[in-house]
Amino acid sequence: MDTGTDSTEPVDSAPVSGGLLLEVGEAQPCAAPVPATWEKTTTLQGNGNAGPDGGAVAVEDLDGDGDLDIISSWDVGDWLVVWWNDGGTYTYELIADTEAWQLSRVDGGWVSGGQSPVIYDESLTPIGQLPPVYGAVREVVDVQGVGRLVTITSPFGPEHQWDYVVDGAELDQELASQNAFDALVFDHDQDGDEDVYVVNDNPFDGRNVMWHQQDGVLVPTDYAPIRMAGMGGDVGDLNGDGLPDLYLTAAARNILLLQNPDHTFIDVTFGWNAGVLASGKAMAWGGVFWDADNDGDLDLMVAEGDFGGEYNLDLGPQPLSLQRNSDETFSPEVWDEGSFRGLVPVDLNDDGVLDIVVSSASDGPAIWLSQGCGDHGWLRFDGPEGATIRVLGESPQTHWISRDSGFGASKPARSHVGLGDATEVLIRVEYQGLWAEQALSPNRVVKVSVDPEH
Ligand SMILES: [Ca+2]
Ligand SMILES: [Ca+2]
Ligand SMILES: [Ca+2]
Ligand SMILES: [Ca+2]
Repeated sequence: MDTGTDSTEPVDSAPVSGGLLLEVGEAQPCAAPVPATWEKTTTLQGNGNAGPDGGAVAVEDLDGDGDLDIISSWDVGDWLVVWWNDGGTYTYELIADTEAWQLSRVDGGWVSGGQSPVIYDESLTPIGQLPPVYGAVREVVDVQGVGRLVTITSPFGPEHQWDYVVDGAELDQELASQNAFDALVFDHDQDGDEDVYVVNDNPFDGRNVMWHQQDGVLVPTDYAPIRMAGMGGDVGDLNGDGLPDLYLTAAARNILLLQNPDHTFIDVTFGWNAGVLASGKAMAWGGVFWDADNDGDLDLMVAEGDFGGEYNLDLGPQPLSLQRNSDETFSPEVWDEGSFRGLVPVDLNDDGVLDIVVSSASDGPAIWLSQGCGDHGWLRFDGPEGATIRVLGESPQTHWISRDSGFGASKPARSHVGLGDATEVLIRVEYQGLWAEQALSPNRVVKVSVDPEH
């Protein structure tokens, strides 16, 4: 099979541009063309302090040296820590001794969660604070056209559980919530602006809420009003129709929703075997779409975990599992047992196969690196958040560049696309009304930017 790995092979068409530039890198041949497996190569450790209770985990090149650094916030001890990556060697640094059960990536920097959320710049230097809240900030997201959405849970009952839109330093109470845990930003109705789906952890008094953007304001809708003890979720086009589908993690079972052309959702959890928690009695936190084997079909990764710490609810060991997608059925492949939280799929060893970083309630974050890169092709797109990547043709795919990575996790602004056996694909990239198209052979990094001449 021609895998397109000859670096002298020309890119097959000149780009056609409607305002976006595609900078196409050299082909990167696979050095170990055997089917990928993953090994836990590293468990990041602290400085000898008490054990972590992992909350958030984020992967980002904070210092711009080309190596992806790993950030984690710990509940017990309330620390925000970074492991600086220098060529695969990780050096621990305590950034802030602050409550930081969550960490959110926002435009221009980061916000840590908790009762007194701290705002950090791109390199994690503290630059400000959100007003104190009753309860805890669980998620902060930027919604283009609306502002910064803060989701809050409160121990004082539903009347104190609100989502807010931040205007400067003020918190304007606008959006009622029910123990919000995660917020997914994506264009649900495909009208060109960002909408928000809030995953709530209150199946008795509330439900998840899809907020649609209308004239710069978020308004509640009745789409996907799931009642669940929700922890997180992820967005991906599972069935290749270009419409975003949802995978939601929760207590008892996870939920897979396919979007219909009229933008309603259909619960296909049981048909796809997507809801079964491998532990049988636990709850899942991290849950993300990723194409583990680069065959063009999205797989799932699921991180189950106990609540407060290791086995706090006596649920026993909880699995970390790859859910392989084969003929529209997911089959769990348990990698590890423990008590897990956030998940980030990202290619740390640059072999074209996504790796996994996972935070834990009982240990430091672990890195699972791919061993072998198979014979399936891939493309990686680095570009602005909100950009849409389409593979056109007989096996269409749609991906969106997003930093969100399920519950409590964030990834670099990249999109990884598995291409199966294709030796050339026609790619269309769209961003804020601009676009570019180009036929590409596999195994390349493509940098997407706005053409300043346009
Ligand atoms: Ca929209
Ligand atoms: Ca879909
Ligand atoms: Ca796959
Ligand atoms: Ca890899």
